Amino acid sequence: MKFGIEFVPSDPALKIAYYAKLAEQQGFDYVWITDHYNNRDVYSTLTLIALNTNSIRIGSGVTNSYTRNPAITASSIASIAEISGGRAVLGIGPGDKATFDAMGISWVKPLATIKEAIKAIRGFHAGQKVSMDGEVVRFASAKLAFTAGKIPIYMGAQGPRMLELAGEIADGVLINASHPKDFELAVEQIRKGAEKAGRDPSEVDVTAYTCFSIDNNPEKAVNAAKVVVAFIAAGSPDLVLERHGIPVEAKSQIGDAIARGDFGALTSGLVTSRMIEAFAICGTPEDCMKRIKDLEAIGVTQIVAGSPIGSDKEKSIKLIGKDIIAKM
Ligand code: F42
Repeated sequence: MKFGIEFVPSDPALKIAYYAKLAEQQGFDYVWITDHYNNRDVYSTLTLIALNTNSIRIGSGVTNSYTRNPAITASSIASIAEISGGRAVLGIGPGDKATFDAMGISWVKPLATIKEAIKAIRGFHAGQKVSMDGEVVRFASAKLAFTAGKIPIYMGAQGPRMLELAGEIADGVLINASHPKDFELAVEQIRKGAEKAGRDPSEVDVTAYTCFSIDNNPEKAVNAAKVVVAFIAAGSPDLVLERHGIPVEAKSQIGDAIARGDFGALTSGLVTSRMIEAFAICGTPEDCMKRIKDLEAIGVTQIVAGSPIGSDKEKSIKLIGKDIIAKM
């Protein structure tokens, strides 16, 4: 099992670089930085991390092919690879619809867009002159003016078709989920895609990009996870809620509380223990370890400790290092 950690650059890049260094010292293999227009820029943050770490692999987790042209993405991540001495990984997905709505970008053909973008980026990294007339992505004749080399590409995916596509074309897949039930289905789809493409499914790094909250005091861990779990529940398809036995009506109640900014309602009852169980790896180191072992048995090969990580990030990063990574 490999371990990654996710940071959202709603915090200043210097603070994130500090946490990334701490994670490296604790034995984490990957650090992933999210990409949304309203936060600090992902590549500036990755640059600072690269300059402050030595061995941890660093990636966008995830960028998208709507707000950034694939040629720009190819150049940006290749620059990070150069700055970091070959530690860069590109995480890319079709992006977050809510932020695109705010930006006035229409979310057309996400599956085709991501497939074509990855093909183009691989071409740029291989030093090719890229000419493409895809359904969405088009290049007349474009080429990077510097050598990039091979950079692993991970896809952000949850839906069955996206997971299958990841199995066909990606080096890894970042799956926003935490529960074995979701991964049983996901691993099956990835395997289907890999087999369709004539690949060995074990070539694909199956990554659980989780909501993670660890503390020696289980109550503290749960309290820290509640707001993140509320956002996940509010954004989950009905099918996913039903899979976990969560009433579909809860989604609108939680959505209304989020819209009102009533975080007290979320923490004092709207977010149930069933939701925490479904949407987070949460609890003491022993609780978290048990869930990680369950995911490993299904075929998960990387655990990403995502927000909130714990009520005290620094303490939680150290706890994961000492009581989980060191004991795997
Ligand atoms: N998005 C961000 O913008 N920023 C982030 O930092 C970020 C991090 C992140 C981390 C992990 C992760 O798993 C996802 C993350 N995302 C982030 C979201 C990511 O960018 C993707 O939006 C998300 O992973 C995709 O969700 P999804 O797999 O459910 O895919 C969507 C597009 C979907 O609906 N998929 C369906 C499916 O079955 O997989 C199929 C859709 C389909 O087939 N569409 C057709 C097509 O051609 O695209 C066309 C349909 C039509 O009518 O146009």
